[in-house]
Amino acid sequence: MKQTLMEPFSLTLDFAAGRIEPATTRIERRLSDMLGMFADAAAEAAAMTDGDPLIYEVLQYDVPNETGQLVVCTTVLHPGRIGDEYYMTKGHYHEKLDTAEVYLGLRGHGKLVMQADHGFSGLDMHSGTIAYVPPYWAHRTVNTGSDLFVFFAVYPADAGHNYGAIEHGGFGQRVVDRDGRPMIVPSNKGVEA
Ligand code: M6P
Ligand code: ZN
Repeated sequence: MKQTLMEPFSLTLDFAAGRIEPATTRIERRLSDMLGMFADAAAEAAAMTDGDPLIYEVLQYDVPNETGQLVVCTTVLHPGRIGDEYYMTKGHYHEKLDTAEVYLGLRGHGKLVMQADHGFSGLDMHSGTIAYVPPYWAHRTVNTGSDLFVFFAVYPADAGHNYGAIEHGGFGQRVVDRDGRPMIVPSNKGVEA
């Protein structure tokens, strides 16, 4: 097995801004990058004419894509809604399904929704929450607050991101605003009308 011999290193993390310094990759996801993922198509279209909002950013420090290596990254999820559905990440399974991930909440409030063949999970996250995504669980984060929702993540560098299953099949649960409070509802009810 090929393994790059690396030198130890340290990085700086600004908890409030979610900035890793230095970061080698910055991914920006706007609504146009995730059209069709929110339940309310009319609200998506309206938000697009309003200027294609920035939904979230991911900052990460890349390491070789090899078994044994770990990627560290942060996600900065902006506050907002498309219809009654809060801004969220695309969500993914790992290509290597038997790999886990750890999140640490740094700022704001959100939910981590997960799904596996046998069920769903929805965990609250805020500053200080450590959340564990076990192997085989698809994971998506949602900003349920009015501030930035910022969290740190660590995952195996060779885990890979499988977006297709979520893009085509969707997530079984959605996080929506109900009278000012976040609620997890089944995808096929309530928000699709
Ligand atoms: C977390 C990690 C990353 C992921 C990011 C955004 O930081 O799970 O691997 O890229 O969230 O989520 P997504 O890739 O689903 O858009
Ligand atoms: Zn992941």
